[in-house]
Amino acid sequence: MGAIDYSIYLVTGRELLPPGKDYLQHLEESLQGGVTVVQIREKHAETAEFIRIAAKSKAICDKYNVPMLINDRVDVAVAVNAHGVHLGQDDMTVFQARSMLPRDAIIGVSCNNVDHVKRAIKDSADYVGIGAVWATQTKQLTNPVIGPRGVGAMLELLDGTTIKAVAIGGIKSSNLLRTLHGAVSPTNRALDGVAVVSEIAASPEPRQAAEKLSRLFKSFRIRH
Ligand code: TZP
Ligand code: MG
Repeated sequence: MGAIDYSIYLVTGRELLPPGKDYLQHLEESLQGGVTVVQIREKHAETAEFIRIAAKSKAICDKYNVPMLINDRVDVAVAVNAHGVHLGQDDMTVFQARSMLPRDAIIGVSCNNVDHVKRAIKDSADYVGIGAVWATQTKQLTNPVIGPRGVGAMLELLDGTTIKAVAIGGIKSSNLLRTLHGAVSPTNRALDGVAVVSEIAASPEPRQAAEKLSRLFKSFRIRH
């Protein structure tokens, strides 16, 4: 797999699925709509269950040639041969995760402030997930929301590095362009993608939801 397209980054949220919707079918439809990278996030599943879900998800992502990352759990990523992991500030370090993963594994880190971004740069993370940019119902936030301008200030730190950046938290098609334009850094660096949970996971029509985000992101790229 070559360079990753981070533009439409889906973080899964099985507990948000509309009633009667099958998780794997829903995931497949979101890929058909243009999701470019998937992170499997399971905050409550036990290890064996997490591995089963991740393995089934991987088969679907592979079919669409979309990279799949695992939230928090490097052991699960190894078990299913995922493309990489996404680490929170309370998880193991990038260095520790690298030592357990294949050489070309993708490692991303959640960043809520400038110090987190500086650390991710020092640690040679592959990408940073900056958030929460807006308020969200999906996760109990322990820090204030950053807002697009705050995100832009963090993006500036990435100038001169190869580290990619996505924003997360309360991103919807309705605020996507505002988020993207507002987060352009004073040095003109823009987000490489947007990460969403509920906008796709809670949608009865995930394909259309992903298509909408994808269309909007492309229109931003053309103008930026
Ligand atoms: N990290 C920061 S905000 C968030 C995570 C996992 C949840 C984002 O969910 P949504 O539904 O896209 O607001
Ligand atoms: Mg975590």
